[in-house]
Amino acid sequence: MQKAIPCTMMRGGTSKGAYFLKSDLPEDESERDQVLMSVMGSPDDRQIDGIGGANPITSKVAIVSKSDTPGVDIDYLFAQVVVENPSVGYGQNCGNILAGVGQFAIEKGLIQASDPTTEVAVRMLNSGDDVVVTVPTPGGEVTYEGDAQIDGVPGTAAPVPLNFLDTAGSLCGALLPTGNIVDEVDGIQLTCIDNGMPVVILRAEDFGIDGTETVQQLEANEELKKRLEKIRLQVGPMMNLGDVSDKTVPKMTLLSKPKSGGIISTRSFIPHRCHSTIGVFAAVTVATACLIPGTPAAELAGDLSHAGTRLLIEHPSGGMEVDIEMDIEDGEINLKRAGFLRTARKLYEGAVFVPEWSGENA
Ligand code: NQM
Repeated sequence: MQKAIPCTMMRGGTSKGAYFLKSDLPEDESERDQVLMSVMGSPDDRQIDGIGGANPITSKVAIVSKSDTPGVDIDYLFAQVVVENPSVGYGQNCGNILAGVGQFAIEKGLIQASDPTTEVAVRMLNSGDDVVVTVPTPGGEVTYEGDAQIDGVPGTAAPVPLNFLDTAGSLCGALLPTGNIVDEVDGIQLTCIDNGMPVVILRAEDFGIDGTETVQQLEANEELKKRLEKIRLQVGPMMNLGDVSDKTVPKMTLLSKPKSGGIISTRSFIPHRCHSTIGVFAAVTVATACLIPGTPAAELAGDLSHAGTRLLIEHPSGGMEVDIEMDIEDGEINLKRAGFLRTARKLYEGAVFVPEWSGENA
């Protein structure tokens, strides 16, 4: 028998995903994972039997509930439904899908909107970090229309600024989890860093590429993908992430000098497919690396002392602006705040059909 569960499909930033109320999904984790795989149509590289888009950035889920934590409005658990394998990952945040969580929570009645904007305090359960999402709500109503443009999405939509105070070491326990600014693995110098997303910073030229290649060219480069995966499996335990063979982190990010007005150019493997843009927290983490002297990122970015706080991270579809404030005093890195602008749009709302389950919330 099939069961219909309420589902809202939204584009959040440059990703797309299914948004659920926690109470509409099984309580039991393995039952929930089965349901989410059925929703997306995984495992299958075409996701033909589900609503997933056959790419990691369109095979995402937000599980939303009212928070019991004082000062927090909404709890948001992000699930990455792996396309090809029967696996659902909770070991990372997703800043793009986060961009739709505020609207979803207001429309589902979890919080009251104010006029003209509503600040929603969201706890990202994957890492325990808090973010303030500002939702445009003129007259107390959610709007998706507006004139904000983000690269990687056609047209414009209502601006959704996201601001956070402290995401350093979100999943690795420390901003520089190996304790080093530079490590060497397989003869390649790299930086392991986590400011909201575990990222391995690499120089594109060390892999014999110049960093201007298209996503398709990079995905066709089997030799490159093999080398990146070999390094990733070695750095996982160094970054306190343990065995990462079945995990979606760390993200392997190849950097080169900026080409179009940004501070750095990126090609990000997440971790096996190349992102058509770059993850939001990955961009914040790359920007952070650019500000730490001695990293390959800082060396490629050059002197940023007059760049201000709004830094443009270039990616294959344009750029993402990160607003970041940090200083280094006596070798101590002090991250003050970070933020970025996203947009989101509700695509459909209705029910998705999944196999019945027997446990809680059935
Ligand atoms: O880094 C893709 C995305 C992401 C994650 C990924 C993200 C982030 O573009 O915060 O947004 O790196 O898996 O949605």
